[in-house]
Amino acid sequence: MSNRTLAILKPDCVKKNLIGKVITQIQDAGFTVLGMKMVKLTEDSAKGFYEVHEARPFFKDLIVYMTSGPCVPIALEKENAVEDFRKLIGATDPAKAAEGTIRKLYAASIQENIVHGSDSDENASKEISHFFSSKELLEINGWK
Ligand code: IDP
Ligand code: MG
Repeated sequence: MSNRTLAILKPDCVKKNLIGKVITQIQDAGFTVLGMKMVKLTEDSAKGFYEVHEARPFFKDLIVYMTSGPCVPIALEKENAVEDFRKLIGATDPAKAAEGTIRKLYAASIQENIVHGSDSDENASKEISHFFSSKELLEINGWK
């Protein structure tokens, strides 16, 4: 799975009508879309996805935000996907994100920061499985 990562276009991205612009930037950076869907996370699904942050003070607000409207999980492929995607989106806090990054361009705050990106190959694999079964990805891409 080392060439894959999971992006989520978060509810603020969808609400601001930025789906197209953000996907264009992702594709222009050399990422291939392996799977994509629009979903509204349930509270349980959001809590499961962000389990590692359960003890953090921002956890409750994060779940409210992530369940506030539809979002778009995208399974992506590229050499060095995890690291390159984190570079493309920029720091968690848009005020600290590098010029030209997706969060610097579009994010309103450290919470409403437009896009998720996996932080390791292990988590990329887990997070892709949160939204896409391996059978589904094989079928979509005609690999089976
Ligand atoms: P990341 O998305 O850059 O990997 P994480 O530390 O994994 O950042 O945090 C997950 C998400 O939780 C962030 O993308 C953001 O939406 C939210 N978040 C992180 N830190 C804060 C904070 O200090 N206040 C409010 N929300 C936060
Ligand atoms: Mg993270």
